Amino acid sequence: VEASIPEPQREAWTKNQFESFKDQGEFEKEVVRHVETTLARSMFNCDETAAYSATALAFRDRLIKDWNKTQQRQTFTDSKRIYYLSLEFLMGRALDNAMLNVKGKDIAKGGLNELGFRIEDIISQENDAALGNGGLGRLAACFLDSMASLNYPAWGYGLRYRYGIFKQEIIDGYQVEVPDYWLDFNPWEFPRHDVTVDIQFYGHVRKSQDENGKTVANWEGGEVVTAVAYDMPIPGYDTPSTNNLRLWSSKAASGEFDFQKFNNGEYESSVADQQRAETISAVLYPNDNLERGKELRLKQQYFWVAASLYDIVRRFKKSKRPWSEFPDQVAIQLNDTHPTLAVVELQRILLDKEGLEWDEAWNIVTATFGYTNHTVLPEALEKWPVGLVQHLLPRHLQIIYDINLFFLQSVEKKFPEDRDMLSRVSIIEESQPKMVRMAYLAIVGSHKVNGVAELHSDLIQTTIFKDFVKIYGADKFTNVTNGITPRRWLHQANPRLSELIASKTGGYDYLKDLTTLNKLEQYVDDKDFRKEWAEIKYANKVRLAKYIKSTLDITVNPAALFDVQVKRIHEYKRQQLNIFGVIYRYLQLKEMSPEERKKQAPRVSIFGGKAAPGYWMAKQIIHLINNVGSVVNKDPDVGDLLKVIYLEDYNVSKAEIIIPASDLSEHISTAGTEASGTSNMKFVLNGGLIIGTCDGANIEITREIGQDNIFLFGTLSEDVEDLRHNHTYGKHSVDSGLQKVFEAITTGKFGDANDFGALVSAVRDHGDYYLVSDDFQSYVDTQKMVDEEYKNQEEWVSKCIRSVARMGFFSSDRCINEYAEEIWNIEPLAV
Ligand code: H53
Repeated sequence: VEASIPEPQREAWTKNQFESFKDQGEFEKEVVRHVETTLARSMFNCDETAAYSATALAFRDRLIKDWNKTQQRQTFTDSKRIYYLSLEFLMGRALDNAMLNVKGKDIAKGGLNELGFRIEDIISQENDAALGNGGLGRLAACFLDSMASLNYPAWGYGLRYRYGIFKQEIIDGYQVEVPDYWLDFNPWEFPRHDVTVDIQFYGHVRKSQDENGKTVANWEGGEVVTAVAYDMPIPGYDTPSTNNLRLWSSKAASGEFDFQKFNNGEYESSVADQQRAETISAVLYPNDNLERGKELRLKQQYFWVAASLYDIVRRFKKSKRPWSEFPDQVAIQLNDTHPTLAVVELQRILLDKEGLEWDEAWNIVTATFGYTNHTVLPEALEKWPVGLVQHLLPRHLQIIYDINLFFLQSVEKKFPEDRDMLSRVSIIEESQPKMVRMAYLAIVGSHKVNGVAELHSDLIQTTIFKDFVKIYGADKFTNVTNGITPRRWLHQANPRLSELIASKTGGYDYLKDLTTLNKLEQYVDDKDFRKEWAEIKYANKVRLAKYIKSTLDITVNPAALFDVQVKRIHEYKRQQLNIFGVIYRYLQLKEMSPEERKKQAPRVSIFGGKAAPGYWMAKQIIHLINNVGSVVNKDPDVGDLLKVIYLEDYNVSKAEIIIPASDLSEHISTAGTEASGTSNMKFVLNGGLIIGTCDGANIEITREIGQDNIFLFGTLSEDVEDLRHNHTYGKHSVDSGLQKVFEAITTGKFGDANDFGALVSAVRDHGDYYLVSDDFQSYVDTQKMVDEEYKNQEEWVSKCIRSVARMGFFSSDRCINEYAEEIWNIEPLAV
């Protein structure tokens, strides 16, 4: 690195390098300096917002040094890089994470204290970076943390949405969406006004001959929008490695055209052009596991993918290597099918811009890409109308047709007998209108396809992608079970538990090798340890109880069992099963004598999560939960025995408060529908038990922690199809307990029965697609077991400790190492 600095200046440059704070005094100095100079305020009117800004800027200065060095090192060693393409990065807050990763939180705490602030208040000033919907986006954020912590040279590429996921308000029991304007002060992003890419849309393709007589395609005309890069530093834990997350923002291309319009006095239309351009990165689509086929969404996808690929290719070309070495330098991971156009775009660049032959280009493309599938739900699988693609990206549609042609030719050769095969696997669905099947395009364009938990990876290979396994062989398909970063989800969210664990496992090294947790197993029967453990859980519950009191003005008893289901609201996740179970519990309590009631275990049922704004049924579920809460919570017969809480606006920073406070969490999707789930891992890692179905990663969690430490119930995935089949042919009678619940709802016990008619009928009259009735009895029985077991606190706490001790497998570090070895063929860079 040094050698790159020209000789005469070298001494002056190195001598005068910026040094960041080393101790509390220097930290305070930096904070005061930022308040007084960067923010142009006096310390006398430094409020918490200003103190947050200055603290963030002080840490940012530190990070930037490591960030620059990391990027320089990666450039000079010319090592292979991994590019993680994701439309969502659900990052949450950055300051706390940055402080912990560079091990500066204690200094900051002391320093802020001396300046008159509490660190918790300062941390909570920050807006969440909520550029994602749920599991998929948060997984991408955990992966960034692991890639940096493990010293992999990695870049994330995404969109810089002006509005992240909406903020949820609950008004009269209904969800109301409020825009999330999060950018007014964001010290964590660096606009790179010099890093821009012009992106083309629409227009037409003209074929011509080049000087060698070769036919070349020219994509001409249409509209041009400029992508501007915004970079965010991603610090690794206890390493100077600091990676880059590059987010693209759209703005009008500053071509002469606009200028002329302006000159001609067409102000309005020149402003309209600008607004249209800015619309592309304006807002995150708020659907999770649902694709709606909107043109603007496709525009977002191409805009982001084209800018990212231009950037990646530009970086590669600086190395002056031959194209054949591209896959040795570049691995690109497709997070779901959202970035699949990248496959087509790289082929286009190699063919049309770089003049490679088809086969040569295609070999490079397929060696570069890997594709992660995150769902089998039909409504979430992306398909785009051919006509729309033709209109927006005419050249890309031609290339898609060629990819499909060559692919189908190879299939026909291999399976000459199987005529149906061709239409089944065609990238173009011959429907009305014709559709481009993005998952198929992603499979054909990648060298590896993975699912995100064992059951899910098995399911994709035996159901939706079965034919592709026949065509390519099983080796192309693999499993990488999801993981979570223990830095945010244990150390940051639950500092006291982290400290206790560190004290017994030989320090904080367990955060770098989570399997070290197994040392806790020897303390399972240690009474003192159990007591400390239980005290921490109780303190976390007290904190949540205070939060509930302050936001909802409802008093909950921290000694009650906290039963939590927080995640996106979706019928397949079955919050309706949970609330029906709560109603059942309530009806039973009402029937009991006061003596009997005294024997019952008190419970607080806590819900949280957003519904997609257009998902009517999910919104009905939210409404029902809230209405049940308003009846139950003020019923004197029930008192502390049952409380029903709906926490507004569930997001990453709230998860950090809620998860450590749970005794029991619910992961109760219909078997075979939840690809993995990742909050299940977070809850167990924080010493909570789970009630769940045999679905997603619940299965591997069970294998790791042992059957006795989890409450499993319900239908198995192999039986789902038959049950659904029976329902459609009338062999379906609603569970008798559930009938009582429906009776209570339909007689208006929880408000206007008409409001919930659809929720009841979905189960009772319309085939019960999610098998709520089939699983109801076993769900209620299992909840009863939970009540019994919770009474024996010693045994319960032992189970929690044992579970945590066995959770090492679920670190996203393990997961990233598997991707690196099996898919990316990439090594960490020595620091
Ligand atoms: O991805 C998570 C999984 C989870 C799955 C989720 C997901 C989305 O959040 C959005 C779209 C999609 O296709 C999948 O539902 O089961 O844990 C990360 O893999």
